[in-house]
Amino acid sequence: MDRLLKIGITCYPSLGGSGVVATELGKLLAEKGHEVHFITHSVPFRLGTFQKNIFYHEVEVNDYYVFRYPPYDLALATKMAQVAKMQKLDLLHVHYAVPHAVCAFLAKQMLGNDMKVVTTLHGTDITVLGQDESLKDLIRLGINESDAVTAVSKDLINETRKVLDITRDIDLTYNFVDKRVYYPRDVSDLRGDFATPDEKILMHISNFRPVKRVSDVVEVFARVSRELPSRLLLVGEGPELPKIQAKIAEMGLEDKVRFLGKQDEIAQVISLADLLLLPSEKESFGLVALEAMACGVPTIGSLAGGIPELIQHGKTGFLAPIGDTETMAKYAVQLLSDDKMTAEFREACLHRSCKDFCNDAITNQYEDIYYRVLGRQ
Ligand code: GMT
Repeated sequence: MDRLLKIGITCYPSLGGSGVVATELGKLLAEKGHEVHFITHSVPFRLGTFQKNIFYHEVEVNDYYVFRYPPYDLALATKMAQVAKMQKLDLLHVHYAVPHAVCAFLAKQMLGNDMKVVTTLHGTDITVLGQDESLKDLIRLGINESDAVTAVSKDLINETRKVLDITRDIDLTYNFVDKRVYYPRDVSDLRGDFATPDEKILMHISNFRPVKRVSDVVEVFARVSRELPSRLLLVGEGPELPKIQAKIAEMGLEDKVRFLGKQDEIAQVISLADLLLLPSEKESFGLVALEAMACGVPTIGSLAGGIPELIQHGKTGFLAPIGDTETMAKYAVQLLSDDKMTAEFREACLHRSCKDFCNDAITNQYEDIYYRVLGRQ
């Protein structure tokens, strides 16, 4: 039986957890000897330098003059079919139901052969787009026509069933971190640029969309900074950034908060922190909390979506109701002012990230799903 596969991967290649997971998975599969073909509109941002077994196929959209809106989805479906035919792909693994699962379905129709489609759901495709009546039927089609569907948390599986009335099997495949990249980095020479030795560093990393509730981050920090010498580092950019900057100025916190913008070396950046804040309204998984966990940094998160599947309350972080900044701040002060508790949480974070969310185990899980749909178990 041929264990080495030819796999096409489509994801949103720009910043975002789903793009990170798809790209890292592709790299790990390539390391195991599989041939991986990324089919995306631009090079996935974490792809890095040339690597054996990895290929990139750019989706180019035809701007023909009768098109009022250039049809990206059709260009993607066509490219998927072309690459699948030319490279003799065994399967397409698409991340996000819309449009990717639907494009893969179209590609399969074009090919008229037995190529398989595996779809991974990441969250927003269900929790936001799935609520849109004009898209529901399309998302359901993409999911039901896939040969296997995976989701990144139990909560997302339940949401998919509830929101879209889906009854088919959905595999649970938690997100993962590459332990060779995500480990506590020695940043002692950098730390002094951001805080004095007696100050604690709180951090938030996101795309600054309303769903992340970054203003709660500021409120938690304001409370913490009244109790403990501390600094807040905000990493990332997005639509809420101007509002957040204004709020920080209004609250007189400008001297204690630094904006680091978009950063690539996340393991290095997170290692600067004593605590990560993730007070999201909705989060199917919360990859950044796992990245922090693997670097030994606990998270205070909201009781939203899949966050409680990731953060163990009182062990690797704390959980509080969405919007309850008072409780979040109380936990932050409790943890940051207790060196023994901080050391225990750090150990628990390192242990759990290795044990439950390590790259090897989750890559094997995806491989098993591929072999299953191909009938090669
Ligand atoms: O909302 C984001 O932060 C971006 C989005 C994405 O496309 O990456 O994140 C979703 O997928 C991530 C990877 O599986 C999850 O870690 C995030 O929790 C999920 N975001 C939401 O559910 C809001």
